[in-house]
Amino acid sequence: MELKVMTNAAVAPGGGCASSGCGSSGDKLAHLPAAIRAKINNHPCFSEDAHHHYARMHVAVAPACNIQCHYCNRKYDCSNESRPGVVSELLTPDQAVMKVLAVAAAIPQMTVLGIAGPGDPLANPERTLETFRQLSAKAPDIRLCVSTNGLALPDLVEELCQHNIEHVTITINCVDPDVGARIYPWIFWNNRRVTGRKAAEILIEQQQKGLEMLVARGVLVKVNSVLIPGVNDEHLKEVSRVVKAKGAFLHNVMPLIAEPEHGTFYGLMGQRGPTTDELSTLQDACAGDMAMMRHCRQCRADAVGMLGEDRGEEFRLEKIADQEIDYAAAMARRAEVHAAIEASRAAQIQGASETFVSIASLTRRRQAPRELRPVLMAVATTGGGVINQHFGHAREFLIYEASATDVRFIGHRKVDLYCSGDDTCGDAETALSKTIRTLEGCEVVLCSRIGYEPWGRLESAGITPNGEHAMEPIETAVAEVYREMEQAGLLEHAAEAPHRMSA
Ligand code: CLF
Ligand code: SF4
Repeated sequence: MELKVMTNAAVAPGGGCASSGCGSSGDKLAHLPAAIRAKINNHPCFSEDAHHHYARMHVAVAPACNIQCHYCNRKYDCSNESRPGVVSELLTPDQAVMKVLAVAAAIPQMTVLGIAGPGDPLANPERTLETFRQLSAKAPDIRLCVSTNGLALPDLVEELCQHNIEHVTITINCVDPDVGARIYPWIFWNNRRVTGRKAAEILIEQQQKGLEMLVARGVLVKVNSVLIPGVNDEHLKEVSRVVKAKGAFLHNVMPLIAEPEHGTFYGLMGQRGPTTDELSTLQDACAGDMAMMRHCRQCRADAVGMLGEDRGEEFRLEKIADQEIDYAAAMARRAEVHAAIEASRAAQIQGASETFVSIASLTRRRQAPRELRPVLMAVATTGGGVINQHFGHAREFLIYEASATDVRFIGHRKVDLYCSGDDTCGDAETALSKTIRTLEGCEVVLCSRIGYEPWGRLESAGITPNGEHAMEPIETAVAEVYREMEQAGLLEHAAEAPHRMSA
């Protein structure tokens, strides 16, 4: 058996989504033409590896929606793309363009501009298309991306293509109107409100038609689905199968967010969201059918920055209103930064190849081949694909599964900030306890540094802290730790409780 460090090692010479990219193995992407690889290489949502290196931003130019989802209250962000929270600023297209240029100049890693709400972008076609029209002329180095419920999509596919939109996300929660009737109380169609099963039937038909039209024009389509336990959980496998057959590039199954305080139908009626296990089990079940996205952060409709971070406050209109942006100069600087990122990614590929780990040789040394159990490891990182974050500063941990055959990105888990280094530290005890609970099932935490107290608490909980691999590429380090565990004889039996090892 060979343990493959897959993520970077599987990138084609011309660039492209890495192995665990898009939540799938690199082998599943190897068949992609170079042109598609080039499209996803620096798109943080369409490529899992890219999300370590590149940022996205959203501009909230689309207030209205043409349907009602039971998980949405538009006083809050669109729940199918966003965490609940009021959009801070609704922008006009001109304001949106000004903001995008300011962000692009300040955050050169920002490669993608998405319009994702707070309503449905294609229910606001003038505002959405005007924003795209201006940006495709003024900032040709920014990829344009849109997310929609799909109802108006077939009528707008041509125009989207004219504005150089290469990536579209359609939220498809069902392909069966009976399931749909439990998710969508109404749609607005041909100037009237349609309810019940008929509404779901029309919506599904438009979504499928829009998907087919986009695929026929070479646009990369990602399908988002909200996992609603007891409503569409089992059904999403069928959704995955159908959209794959029609040419969708990627499927992103996201957990329902439903809290009473959001004022949504589901929130008020007590509909629960899925557990972490339910989500990953379903993602695994769908993965048999198509590439899955597992790194979605359910961004706000006005999010700015790397996935998982939000720098929107830095770019509020009043803060950027007086800025004069020389975009030609910014574009040159951006190109330099992108080249440096690609050089760093290439170096990581090289490093991963050189540290390719052979479990087979280890097992041979011990003679009889053995079954090795998989291990979950949590990683603290601020990006760049390396382990570079202090344990106490992590707001989320990336979760990887190492096994005898590969290293696989599983998803992320959010935590309360354990240490902010200021007077909030009085709550550290509680926050640390919550963090440890959040990391349940993980046996190792990889971080750049960790304090004495959390180290002890983690060890007591059966989770081994490890700061030995600071600044190393994540997958390489995970593989190395797994190899160390194997050598220490920790992997031969099913884990009754997480094993400890020296770090
Ligand atoms: Fe935005 Fe969506 Fe484009 Fe990405 S987000 S419009 S495809 S640029 Fe990405 Fe955010 Fe998940 Fe969306 S992490 S919510 S999938
Ligand atoms: Fe809300 Fe988005 Fe559904 Fe419209 S499509 S109701 S904005 S979640």
